[in-house]
Amino acid sequence: MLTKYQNTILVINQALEKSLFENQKPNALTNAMAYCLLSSGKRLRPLLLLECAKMARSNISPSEAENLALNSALAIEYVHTYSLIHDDLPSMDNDDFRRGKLACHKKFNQATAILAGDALLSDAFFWLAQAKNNAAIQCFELSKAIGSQGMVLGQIDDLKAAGNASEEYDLANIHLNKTAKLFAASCVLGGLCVDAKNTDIEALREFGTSLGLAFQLIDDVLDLKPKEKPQKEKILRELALKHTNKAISSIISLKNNKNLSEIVKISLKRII
Ligand code: GRG
Repeated sequence: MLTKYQNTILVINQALEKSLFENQKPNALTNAMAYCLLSSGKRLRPLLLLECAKMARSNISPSEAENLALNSALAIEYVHTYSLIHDDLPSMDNDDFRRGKLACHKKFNQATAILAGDALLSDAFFWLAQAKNNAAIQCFELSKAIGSQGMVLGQIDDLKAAGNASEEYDLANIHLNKTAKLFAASCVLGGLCVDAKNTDIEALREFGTSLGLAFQLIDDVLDLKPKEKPQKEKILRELALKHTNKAISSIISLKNNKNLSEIVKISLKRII
């Protein structure tokens, strides 16, 4: 998909594979983790993290920035994969397939899927804590983005909204928590890995948030039932475009922003 970024995606995939078996021998848990983690995800979040690190660097080469940011990129993909495994469980979205294969609980069993997700979430912080720059701040940013103030809160609000169509829900807030905060954290962590200045980190946060909101809106367009389309598709697409433009304009003042603007367009075009 992202041809120009294939090399970076290869680096991410190789690092993911190495990371799983670096500290333990294959066993029932690592096999389930590997089944999910090494399947064909787009690696959008770790790619964003690495590109943000390359863009926000000063006085270091792109490959040095990549090296500094790789542990954090692993952490982000571990968290994302955990969220997909748990989201697919019968008590949540109840999906049998993920990334073109049986979902984790279908391939193994529910207990294994829960535990594989738990282990990926925990191990994410094992990798993140080893970041060479700003490790503690990175742990703070990621935990804030994915826990009770972020993704998990968004998930429970989403489940409540799905179970009660008669009540009004703040969809924008659900999107922000469930999806956009992990995108934002990916970008912020990229900046922190290369010790970027605060104003650049905040620009990256705004960029990631807007991209995440646009990404989720387009995902919602794809999920529309045929009878909902005429009424909702145009509104969702217009809103997605607004967030896309906001993402691009939030990094306009940053040097070397071309790759990030390109990734916005490519990642949304995939499904637009
Ligand atoms: C279960 C704690 C918990 C959270 C679940 C992120 C999430 C919250 C659920 C995933 C389901 C979903 C449809 C989320 C919306 C964001 C989205 C489209 C995720 C899929 O991301 P891609 O397309 O997936 O980047 P790949 O497989 O390419 O990595």
